[in-house]
Amino acid sequence: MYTLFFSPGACSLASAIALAESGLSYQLKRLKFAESEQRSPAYLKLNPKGRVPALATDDGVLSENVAILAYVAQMAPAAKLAPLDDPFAFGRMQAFNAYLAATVHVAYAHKRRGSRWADGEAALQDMAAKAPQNLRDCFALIENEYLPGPWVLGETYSVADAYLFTLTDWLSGLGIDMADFPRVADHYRRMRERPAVQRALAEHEVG
Ligand SMILES: N[C@@H](CCC(=O)N[C@@H](CS)C(=O)NCC(=O)O)C(=O)O
Repeated sequence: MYTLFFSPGACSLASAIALAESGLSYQLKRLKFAESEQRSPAYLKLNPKGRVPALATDDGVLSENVAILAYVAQMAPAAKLAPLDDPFAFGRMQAFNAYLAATVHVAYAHKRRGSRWADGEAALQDMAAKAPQNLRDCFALIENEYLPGPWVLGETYSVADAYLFTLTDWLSGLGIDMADFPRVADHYRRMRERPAVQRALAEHEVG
């Protein structure tokens, strides 16, 4: 039994979708950000980063979507959530996921979490103002170079699709219309049709 620590609206949705697709048995534990539960001593013992997602396994706790997604895919080979027998394709999937984590997510965080990088009001405002353009540039790159369709890896569905869906879902929060990126919008629509995505959304967005 796996336990995924999550917060509604957070990037932990990507890991929740992967678990829902995997057929593995899992439970979800919500952290209330409004009550700073991600910084409670009990949670920091599990995940000293004080962030979600974190996945408790029999072998210990894993943090970072990139790691959790690859782990879930490897623990559930029958679900075919990654090209496990093709090292190069697996590397491409990881390159895409790393771009989402290290560049796209971080670009988004400059809007809402600027205090991670600066204290001054002018700097915070500057970062927030630039965030939508940075995110647009990221999604233009994905649209034009990294989404052959129907899935991120082409014909093969993978956990990279769960991760892309999760960050696409944030675009409207920055006033960006996903229709500006037709391939991305089409991908988002197809993801929403998947039963596992519907299950993950219902479980992850509660409360
Ligand atoms: N690189 C991490 C990022 C995790 C992260 O920043 N999670 C956010 C939610 S999207 C969080 O837990 N924020 C809580 C906080 O900053 O206090 C990953 O991809 O898993």
